[in-house]
Amino acid sequence: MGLNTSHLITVFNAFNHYCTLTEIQEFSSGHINDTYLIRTTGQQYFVLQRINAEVFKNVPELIANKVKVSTHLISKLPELPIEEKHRRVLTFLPTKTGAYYHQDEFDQFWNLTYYISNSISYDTVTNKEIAYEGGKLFGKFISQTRDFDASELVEIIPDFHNVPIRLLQFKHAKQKASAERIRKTSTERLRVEALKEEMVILQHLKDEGKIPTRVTHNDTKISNALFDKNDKGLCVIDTDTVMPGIVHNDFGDAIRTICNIAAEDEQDLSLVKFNVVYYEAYLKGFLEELRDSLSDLEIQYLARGAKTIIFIMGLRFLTDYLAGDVYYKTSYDAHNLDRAKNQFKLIESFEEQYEAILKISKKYSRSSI
Ligand code: GN1
Ligand code: MG
Repeated sequence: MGLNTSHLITVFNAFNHYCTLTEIQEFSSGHINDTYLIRTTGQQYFVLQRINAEVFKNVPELIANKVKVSTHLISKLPELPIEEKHRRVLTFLPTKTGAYYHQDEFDQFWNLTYYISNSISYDTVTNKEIAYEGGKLFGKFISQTRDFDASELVEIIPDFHNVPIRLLQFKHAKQKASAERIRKTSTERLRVEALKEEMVILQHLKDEGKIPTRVTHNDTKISNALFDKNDKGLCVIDTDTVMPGIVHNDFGDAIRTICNIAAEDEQDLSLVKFNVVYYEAYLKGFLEELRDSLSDLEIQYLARGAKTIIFIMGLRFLTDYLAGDVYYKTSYDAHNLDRAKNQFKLIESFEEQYEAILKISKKYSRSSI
């Protein structure tokens, strides 16, 4: 949806904030929702977001998930002044009628949060301190929601990280794909076939109850972590997909974006490399916050979790390319295919460095402490 200022003003004014909008700017990141930065006369900033109801079929429940988790996280910070709480936890504003979302006359759904000023986000990581701080931030997110009953959250996109289901969606997309898109994906389709047996293992462990379900964020790409001006972790954003899941989802998605030294859609695949130093730094920070909450088996499977999430993303981008780009926003014809190639290249680089990754895993396993 393009930027229609007068409509955005009307939507903004449906929320309870007593502020007058002076400026709107669209954020370009994000593959699903439309997000706007709003500036007001009192120099207060807000983030207004249109939720993509094609992707999120049940927006009221999605918002309820997000608000519940934010309320829980805020309860973990009783001593902090309110402004500081709003910098550390995503805070949703109610509308004038008291709901946490606004449904406009076009049946579009919106939510509003405070903008966290003086913060930085990274699309790619260039030093291991950020990787370490990111690990602490996302690790803390899971440890602070440990006492939140995950069954209170609606599984907002069922089977979001379920490999057998993603493989089924891939199969259906292949059956309907154009001959041209089938031809252009031959290498990647072979990669899927070669990897799929290994990539269903975690789902099986989950189904067998060997790996527990927790509250997980499910979209822990590094750009969803905000840092303060000293590069210390500040706040986890974009909680749209917060729902019951396994720890490997969050570990893996962060690793996927932190350890890829190139952007997710970099077309020059020679630039796509898995950075093992960042892997270790992230793992260290993550386990410092979370080690006591995790079982030996969960820790043992973290590296496999990283590989599995990279695979899932490659598979989802490939599926969307075959389906004719119906899910993710794209900027050019082969955008989804380039993203898929990028993720499969990252797996290749992960595999090339698997010995080093195993060594790191051993160093941080419980038995070696
Ligand atoms: C989507 O829209 P965004 O960028 O927050 C996707 C994630 C993917 C990500 C890939 C609901 O997230 O699962 O990891 O793109 N979100 C949904 O960058 O599908
Ligand atoms: Mg997201």
